Amino acid sequence: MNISQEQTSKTVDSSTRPSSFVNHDRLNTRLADMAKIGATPAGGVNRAALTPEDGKAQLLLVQWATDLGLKVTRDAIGNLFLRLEGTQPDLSPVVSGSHIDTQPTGGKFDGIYGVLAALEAVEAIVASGGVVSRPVEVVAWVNEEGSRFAPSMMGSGVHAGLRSLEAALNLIDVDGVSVRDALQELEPLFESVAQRPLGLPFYRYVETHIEQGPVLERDDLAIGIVTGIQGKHTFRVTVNGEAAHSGTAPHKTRKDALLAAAGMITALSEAFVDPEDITRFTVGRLIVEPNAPSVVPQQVVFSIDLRHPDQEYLEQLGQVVPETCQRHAGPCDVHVERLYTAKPIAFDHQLQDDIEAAARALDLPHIRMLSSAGHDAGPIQSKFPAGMIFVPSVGGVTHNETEFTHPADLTRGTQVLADVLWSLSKEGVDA
Ligand code: HGY
Ligand code: MN
Ligand code: MN
Repeated sequence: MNISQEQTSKTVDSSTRPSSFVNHDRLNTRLADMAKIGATPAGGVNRAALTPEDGKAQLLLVQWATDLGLKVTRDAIGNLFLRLEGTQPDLSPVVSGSHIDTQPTGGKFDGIYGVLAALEAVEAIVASGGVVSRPVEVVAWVNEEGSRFAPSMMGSGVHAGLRSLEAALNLIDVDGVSVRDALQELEPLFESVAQRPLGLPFYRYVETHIEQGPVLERDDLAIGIVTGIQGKHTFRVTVNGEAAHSGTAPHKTRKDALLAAAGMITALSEAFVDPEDITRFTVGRLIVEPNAPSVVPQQVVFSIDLRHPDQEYLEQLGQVVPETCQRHAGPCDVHVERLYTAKPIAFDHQLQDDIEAAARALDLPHIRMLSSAGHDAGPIQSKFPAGMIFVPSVGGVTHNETEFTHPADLTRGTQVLADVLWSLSKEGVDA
């Protein structure tokens, strides 16, 4: 679905609603500016959590926020908050945002669109002359993707109290660098940014994100009102064998970690075959040591990402992993660590209605739908009422350098967000 920019403005009535003040060019130019930070030759973005590129992108965001007069604060795990002060500053804020970090072959929109849509929505509220009662905050969550520091949803998980600060700071990447070290490295960039306590309360949280699936485009819809997120387990499997000479070591005495790992992965993929294609099993990372052509592999470490919308069934699937790995270990040892379990979540029903009302008022075709991808709104929903707005992904392509969403679709999602944040900012306030 890609209507031109003027059509976008036509679907918006002439009221002073913030949606009328969302600036299509400013939003899409900022997205293009951000995509230059960590740009890959194939047209994607590689901006891993807490790398210099991540720091640079956060600083650019701080610059835009400061220019708008927003108050910038940062918590101990590196989450960044940009605050539009309200006339009743003691009320808990309406918050909107997403993540800045990407997958190694990430696209230009996953995460960063939600951060910049929130900034644009705040800018539109200001431009509309709206004075918010409740404060409205934009948030950039740190390490949502979990590709450098596993598991994912780190910053939002700490905010929601699902993960301790200490445990998060101790996470290490494949080079042994900890989150603590990486934050330390970036510290000088944020010297002028005030610290804020962890886990401050939100009145409501709304995240705008590309759908990362084919539904909205296939059905020619502009807006997805997200009803919830499917559940997910992540595991780390370590297989220990014995290094040996590939020429002299007889097969019958080998302890080949890679052969054992391959047997485990094959058996798991067969165990998780689902004719309805709802169960999602992925091995995305596999590290072989010493990774030398003439050495029988001594150790293999591989990841498992396992998802399903039904909590009970997901739990059953989770049990299959350790027993299957043990069964196929052969002469090797195997250690299965469950890193993270996110139960399937349902988003706040009133917020779903609020988002639907805003989409309807803007005359935007919409649908309620489940998210197959994880988002920071998931952990946040465990603590505060949360909701999500989806916009179409071309071909459903994502976690891929060719990820694309039409600019007009990005703008429409931002218009819906602007009106939702504006109406939430007036709820539960002293008249
Ligand atoms: O894993 C996810 O679903 C998210 O894209 N990090
Ligand atoms: Mn994302
Ligand atoms: Mn992602």
